[in-house]
Amino acid sequence: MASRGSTRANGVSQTKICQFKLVLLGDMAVGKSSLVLRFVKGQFDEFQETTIGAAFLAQSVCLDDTTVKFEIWDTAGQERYHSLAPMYYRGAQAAIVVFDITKPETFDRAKAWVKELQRQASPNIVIALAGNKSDLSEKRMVEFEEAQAYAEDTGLLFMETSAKTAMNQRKCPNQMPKTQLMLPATEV
Ligand SMILES: Nc1nc2c(ncn2[C@@H]2O[C@H](COP(=O)(O)OP(=O)(O)OP(=O)(O)O)[C@@H](O)[C@H]2O)c(=O)[nH]1
Ligand SMILES: [Mg+2]
Repeated sequence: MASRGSTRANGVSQTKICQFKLVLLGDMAVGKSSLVLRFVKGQFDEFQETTIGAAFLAQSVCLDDTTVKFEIWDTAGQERYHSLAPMYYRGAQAAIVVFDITKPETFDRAKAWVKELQRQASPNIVIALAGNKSDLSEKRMVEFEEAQAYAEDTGLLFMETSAKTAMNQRKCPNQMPKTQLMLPATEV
């Protein structure tokens, strides 16, 4: 992670600034763009349009004494854009692989993304798995415990999220630089 900070003559350290490249991957319509929109603008759109190619958004967040400048690549889930994905995950410090808890096939697709990242992305990449649309629990088809067990076996961070209700939408991106920067893993 690119970082800079300084210490004044009196020994008091100033805020460090880190750039943090984050990529979102996952099947179409699982809610990648909605999670990013919630994280960056605090909004949710029931009629969020499908992403073409990829979208870039930036967001700065203060975590302890560090300002983290997130550079977020929101990729398109449609299969025809799959071959573009390496352009976005190459050099990324972190990836959030998203699935929809009401669609088991999107969990299978998420596992395939994790395999691809573990084979081809930077060996230090931090990967999180997000089971999105947790507000639709009555339509749930992927059990929390199943996804959690897979994440534990595979060495991923895991959480369920809802871009609609904003549940855990900050926790996931904010936890990732903490993991890389070895900052204390406090509630975010
Ligand atoms: N109920 C509910 N709906 C959601 C949630 N997140 C996204 N949606 C809806 O799911 C649909 C797809 O969301 P997008 O954010 O466009 O999904 P995406 O993964 O970016 O899709 P692609 O760009 O096609 O890959 C939209 O109608 C959203 O409003 C959520 O947490 N809960
Ligand atoms: Mg999208």
